[in-house]
Amino acid sequence: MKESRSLSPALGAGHVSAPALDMEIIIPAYNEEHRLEATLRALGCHVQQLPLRAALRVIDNGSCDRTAECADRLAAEGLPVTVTGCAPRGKGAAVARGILTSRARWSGFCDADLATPATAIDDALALLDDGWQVVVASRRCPEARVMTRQSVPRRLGGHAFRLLTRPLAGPVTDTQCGFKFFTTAAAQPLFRQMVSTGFIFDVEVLARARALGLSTVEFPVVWDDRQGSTFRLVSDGCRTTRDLWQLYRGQPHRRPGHDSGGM
Ligand SMILES: Nc1nc2c(ncn2[C@@H]2O[C@H](COP(=O)(O)OP(=O)(O)O)[C@@H](O)[C@H]2O)c(=O)[nH]1
Ligand SMILES: [Mg+2]
Repeated sequence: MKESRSLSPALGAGHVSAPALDMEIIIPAYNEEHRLEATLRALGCHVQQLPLRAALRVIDNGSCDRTAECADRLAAEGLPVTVTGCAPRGKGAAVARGILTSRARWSGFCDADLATPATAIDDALALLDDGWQVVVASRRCPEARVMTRQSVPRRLGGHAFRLLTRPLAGPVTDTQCGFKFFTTAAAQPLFRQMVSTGFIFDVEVLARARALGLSTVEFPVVWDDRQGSTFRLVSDGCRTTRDLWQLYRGQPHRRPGHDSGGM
């Protein structure tokens, strides 16, 4: 999906009840005052050049820093960004809140550190416009490139994580890249069923998408590890392991004959 392509002319028109937006980009953010501004500028400027109505929405879990002020300041400058609060803690809870309250035709999330570049939106958009319901950025599928790698402990943890989650996530090569988009109408019933609120939520999303028979596709990204990760290897690692165990115990059942069409 590297070539640039024009979107279908009916974009944003012709729906039974027209969505308020074509695309909404949810940015889960917790204490992101240092990383958020550059991300919102890059994403905001990028979507303003696209031939559709797109907006950014920061979902903030009561950050103790100036995360919300940062987004408000950029909105005052004219960037298409709003902030929504979210009482339940965790990245998964924040993304679920964003998707469940979205009124856009397509919605998805992008991490506040912009480890995946804004241009990946074009690839995601082309796939959504082709009719895919779940569009997953991957650092591991052919043609993907990792410019700066994560630390060795993080990579080792990631390797174990992939082995442990494969039975749930199915053929997806990279569950944890913070960049996934959905046809909102297909994603909202899925997110209503979500249980995980932490970093494991990506795996649950993919498992539920398989169970619901949603068409899922991966696309390669150029990815750059960023300083300032909010993931703490020991505490979040332990929590993620516990959440994974719970996910296995309540594993969503796959509907026979409904595996993802793309993989
Ligand atoms: N709203 C919200 N966002 C979170 C929370 N924890 C992490 N995030 C966001 O999740 C995204 C990914 O986090 P990051 O620190 O980059 O994790 P890493 O890429 O896995 O090292 C960032 O946008 C974080 O701000 C949380 O508790 N609430
Ligand atoms: Mg990150």
